[in-house]
Amino acid sequence: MQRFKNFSKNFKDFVINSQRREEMILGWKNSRQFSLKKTIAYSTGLYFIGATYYYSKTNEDFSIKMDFARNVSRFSGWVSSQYIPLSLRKPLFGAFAKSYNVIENDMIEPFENYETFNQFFTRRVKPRQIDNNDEVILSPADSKVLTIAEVKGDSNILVKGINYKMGEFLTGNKSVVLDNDLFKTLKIKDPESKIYQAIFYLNPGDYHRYHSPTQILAKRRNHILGYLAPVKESYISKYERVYEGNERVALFGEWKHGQFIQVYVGATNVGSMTLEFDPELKTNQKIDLNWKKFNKSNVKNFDNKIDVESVKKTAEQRPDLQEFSTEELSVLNDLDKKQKIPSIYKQLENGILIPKGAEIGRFNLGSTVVVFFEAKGDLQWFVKEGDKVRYGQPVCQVMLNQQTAQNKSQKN
Ligand SMILES: *[C@@H]1O[C@H](CO)[C@@H](O)[C@H](O)[C@H]1NC(C)=O
Ligand SMILES: *[C@@H]1O[C@H](CO)[C@@H](O)[C@H](O)[C@H]1NC(C)=O
Ligand SMILES: *[C@@H]1O[C@H](CO)[C@@H](O)[C@H](O)[C@H]1NC(C)=O
Ligand SMILES: CC(=O)N[C@H]1CO[C@H](CO)[C@@H](O)[C@@H]1O
Repeated sequence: MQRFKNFSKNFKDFVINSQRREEMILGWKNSRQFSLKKTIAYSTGLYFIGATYYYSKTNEDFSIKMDFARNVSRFSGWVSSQYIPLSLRKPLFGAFAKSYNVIENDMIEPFENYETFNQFFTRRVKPRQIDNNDEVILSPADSKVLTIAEVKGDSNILVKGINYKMGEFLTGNKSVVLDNDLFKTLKIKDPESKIYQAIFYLNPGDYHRYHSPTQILAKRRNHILGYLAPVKESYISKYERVYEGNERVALFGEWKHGQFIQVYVGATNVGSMTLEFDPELKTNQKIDLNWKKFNKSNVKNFDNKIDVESVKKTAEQRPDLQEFSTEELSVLNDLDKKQKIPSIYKQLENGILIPKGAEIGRFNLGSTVVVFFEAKGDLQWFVKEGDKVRYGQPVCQVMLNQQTAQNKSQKN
């Protein structure tokens, strides 16, 4: 009882007495017992245990398990968007930064300027030098390289001992198996090309925005609804089907040497992925319908062909414009779409052009980016599995054949 009285007195002081509040916060800051690292570790641990529990019970109804993980993630999303008083920001974000090795030198603004955890997670960093050689592919994010490999069919290595199914991963449809003929359709530039994959894992302390590894013409995206299991290496090394099951956004496009696909994978507490040029994309939304009835994937095309229906509608709302020439129609249609995307991207007729190194979107906590690309000839990798990389850092380069030969003979 006494304890409860003390607690409620302290609580009341904290709320209404600003001097007491300052004292208490100072006390917490100096107290040995107050360890944010511990608190974060325990609560994250609890989330993971809960999610793992639901995930691993195989005879449970999958839709219930999924609902649970999504609810947990939506809740932590809500928590991380709550306003944090100025005096608490430095101690909270500072402790987080220490625990998760945030590179403070990289930050543009001081801790005090972030009003919520989410703002801090998704902070900007100082701009970096971008290698403009268009044969070079850059890292999309500050992250750890999990896997680099050539992919040859539907079943691909995720981490040692665990494979995943590429067709289902890209489409959300279990029946799509990228074997033989279907796999060949990935090579849009040259049937002799190879397809490579590189997987980048983001830690909670890393910068959370992802950037374009090269100049890309984005053609479409596929938002695949799903589960939110952890994507930590220790977890995906143990459980199969994490990548096939988790919520994700696949961005399909083209680069100099053909196909270029990026998949942003959600995880526990990270339901939320964004694309700067696609405001309609909303991830980890509440699903009120039965999971089985719900559309599993939502595709949006980024082309800008004349959409007669939408032009007609615009025309009905604008009686002043009675008759249109083809050019006027396309201008009208353009206006509709152009206003929605930031000016660093260019809306072209067959897609959205994203410059090399440009910001593409963000995660609300650490997660994973998987990159697939087509290239002919030899690749030179500048990184190896397990390396820490930063966005903008060169990851590999397509070698023109004679260049490779030259380099090889130079080595000998
Ligand atoms: C998830 O939240 C919804 C409402 O927000 C609730 O109806 C549902 O029962 C929750 N599911 C689980 C498994 O907790
Ligand atoms: C999944 O893929 C199969 C095989 O390509 C196709 O027949 C089926 O219609 C697809 N299902 C959905 C929901 O798109
Ligand atoms: C599912 O997708 C179809 C076609 O895109 C659409 O007509 C339908 O309304 C969608 N259903 C739900 C529940 O979103
Ligand atoms: C890694 C390496 O040495 N690459 C070189 C191969 O040869 C070309 C052309 O001589 C150089 O530009 C590369 O730097």
